[in-house]
Amino acid sequence: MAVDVSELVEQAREGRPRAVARLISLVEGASPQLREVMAALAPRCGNAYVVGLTGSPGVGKSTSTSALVTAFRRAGKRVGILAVDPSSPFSGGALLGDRVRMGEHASDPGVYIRSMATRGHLGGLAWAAPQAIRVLDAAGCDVVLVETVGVGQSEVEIAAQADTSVVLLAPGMGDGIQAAKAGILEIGDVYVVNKADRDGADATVRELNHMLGLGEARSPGDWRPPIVKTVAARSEGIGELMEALEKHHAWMEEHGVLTERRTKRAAREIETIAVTALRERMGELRGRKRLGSLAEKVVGGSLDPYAAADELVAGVTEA
Ligand SMILES: Nc1nc2c(ncn2[C@@H]2O[C@H](COP(=O)(O)OP(=O)(O)OP(=O)(O)O)[C@@H](O)[C@H]2O)c(=O)[nH]1
Ligand SMILES: [Mg+2]
Repeated sequence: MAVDVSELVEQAREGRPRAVARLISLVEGASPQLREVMAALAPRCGNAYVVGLTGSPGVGKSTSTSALVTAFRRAGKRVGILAVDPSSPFSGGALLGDRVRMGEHASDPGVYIRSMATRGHLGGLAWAAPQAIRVLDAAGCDVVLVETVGVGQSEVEIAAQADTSVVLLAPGMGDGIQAAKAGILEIGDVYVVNKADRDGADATVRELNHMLGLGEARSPGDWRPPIVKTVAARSEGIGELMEALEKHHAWMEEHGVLTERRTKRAAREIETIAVTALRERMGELRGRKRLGSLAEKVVGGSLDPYAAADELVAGVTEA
């Protein structure tokens, strides 16, 4: 069913949660009206500060997110929360627990909570998440917190969407070694050792400090990722985490990094949309047996695979 996009965008702008939810559904469902939605949102985007939270399952991402929301709300900011589940094709299911943890914010009109499943989606997470972020941005969120749910290799992908990446660890989870393997030591702008009420928090901080210092040739003025200890469940250390975020934001602005990151992100976004469109088109050609008939020619020896690929590419790009 066709929707009046400009009216929806206007309503979202006024802060109507249902309009925001509706717009994100249009994104998630890859609605044919997506182009119209994005065109209407474009002039209103670019205001939100996007913070990504990643870390192993159960490390305390949702609890920390909720505590951060409280802090940002106290500072008078409007906040969007995007919980992305790259491992599930179903929206909502895996996020029931989060709903409970975010419950205290559910009735706050200055907070939008939205979950999004991206598995099985053409273009996947890299395609869907930035567009959902745009919706929240255009809806007037000053801050968008993006939490990844579940396991996967999407941490790096999520970090690529954020202005600031927060990587969470907890003592006794063997996280240090895992972290090195997963490459998250390269993506963190701020590190959090959560569950500092448990034994081994200081050891985890030391280990992390050591690993972050390895193989490092920083020049003066470079950002050195701070490590913040928190007990998110009791909102302890959240003030320090807020400070670290503010500092990183200020540093990025001062050094032109914010614009640089956003430009890189936009480039990646454009590329993803283009590649997704090409792949879709390629699928159509396959469906119309074009690929099949080319393959037959290659088998028969009348065409080499390179020439066949050229023909296929020509078919993809022709109008
Ligand atoms: N002891 C202790 N427990 C905590 C702390 N922070 C969170 N927890 C608990 O750890 C469990 C997992 O917390 P979540 O916030 O759901 O963790 P998550 O990283 O969002 O988990 P997933 O979304 O499933 O990956 C919950 O039972 C929290 O209450 C903390 O600082 N100390
Ligand atoms: Mg969670």
